[in-house]
Amino acid sequence: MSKKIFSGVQPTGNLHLGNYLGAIKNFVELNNEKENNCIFCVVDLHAITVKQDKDQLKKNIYETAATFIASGIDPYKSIIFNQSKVSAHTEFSWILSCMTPMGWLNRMTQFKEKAGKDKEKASIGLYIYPILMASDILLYDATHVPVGDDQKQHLELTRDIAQKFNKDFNCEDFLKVPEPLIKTNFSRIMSLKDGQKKMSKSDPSNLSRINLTDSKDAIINKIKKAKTDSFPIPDEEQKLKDRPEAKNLLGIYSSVSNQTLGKTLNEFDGKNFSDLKSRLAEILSDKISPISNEIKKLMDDHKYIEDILLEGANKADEIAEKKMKEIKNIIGF
Ligand code: AQP
Repeated sequence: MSKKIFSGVQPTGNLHLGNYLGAIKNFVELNNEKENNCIFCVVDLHAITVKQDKDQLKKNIYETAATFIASGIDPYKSIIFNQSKVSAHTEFSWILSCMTPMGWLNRMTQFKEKAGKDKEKASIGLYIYPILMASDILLYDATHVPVGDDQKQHLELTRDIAQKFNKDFNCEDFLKVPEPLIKTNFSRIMSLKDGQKKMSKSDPSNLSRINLTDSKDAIINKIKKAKTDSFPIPDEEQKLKDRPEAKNLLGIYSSVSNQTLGKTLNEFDGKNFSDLKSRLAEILSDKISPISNEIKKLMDDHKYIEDILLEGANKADEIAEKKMKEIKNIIGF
C-alpha cells in the first residue's frame, strides 16, 4: 500500500549519527519504496525557537538539504524543501494553537528538557513547537511519519490534535491521523560521553557525537574516546540493564549493521570493548565517509541545492495551499 510520508529535520548544524540512524536512514528506505509519496522538510521555523545566527542558519539549511541528498534521498522522487518557504505552515499552526489545550502542551517532556531550569526565559515558540510540528504533518495528509524515539510524544499530540479538530468542526476524517514510524532496532542514540543523555546537535562536546561531516580519523578518535565500563561484553541483553554506555555502543553497532542486539552480543560475547570499538569505528567510517564526502561536494554547489529547494517549495506550496483553502472553509473564514 502506498504511504504518504512527511518528516523534518531542524537546520541547527552538527547533524549526527542519531539523526541518521533515528530518522534519515529510514527516510531513504521510504524514498526507495516505489509507491510512496515522500516529503522531507528542512524545518527552519522550528530552528528559530532558539536563537540562531543569520549566516550560520543559511549554511545549515543548505547543509541539511545536502545531507538528505548525500544520504540517498532522490530529490526528483521525493519533495525536499524548507518550511519557511511555505506560509501555510505558520497559518495553520495559529489555527491549531487556538484549539489545543495548554494542558496538553504542559505534558511535553522535550520542552521541559530544552527549557531547562529557567523556563520563564524560554521562547513561546519553543513551548508551542509541537503545534507547528502537527501543522507540518497534517497539512500534507501524511499517513506515516518516520521519527526518532524522542519525537514519539510529539507525534501522539499530533494525533490528538487531528482528532480534536475533526470532532470540533464535525468533519470526520478531514485531518488524517498519522502513524509514527519508529525503528524498533535502537531508535534512540545516546551521547558517546554519557549514556543517559541523547546524542544531540547542541551538546557542547564535539566528542559526544559522530557528525555526518566527520572524517574517518575523527570517527576513529571519537569511538576510541567513547565512555565504556570496566566489565566484559555480556551474552544477554538483560545484563546490560545498568550499563548505558555499553548498551549504546552495542546498539549503534547493531543499528549500523542492520542486525539485532542479540546477534551483536553473540558476536562480541566475552570480548573486550577495544575489540568492539575497533570494529565499530571501521563500520561507521565505511558508512559515514561516503555521506560526508558527498555533503562536501554538494556544499560546493549552492546553486544545485537552491534549485532543489525552490522546486520542492513550489510543489509543497501547491499541496498545502489547497488544504488551507479547505481548512478556512471548514472554519468559516
Ligand atoms: N539521539 C538521537 N537518536 C535517535 N534519533 C534522533 N533524532 C535526533 N536525535 C536523535 C531524530 O532526528 C530527527 C531530526 O531531529 P531534529 O533535528 O529535528 O531535532 P532534535 O530531536 O531536537 O535533534 P537534536 O540533535 O537533539 O538537536 P538539538 O540539540 O538542537 O536539540 C528527529 O526525527 C529526531 O527524532
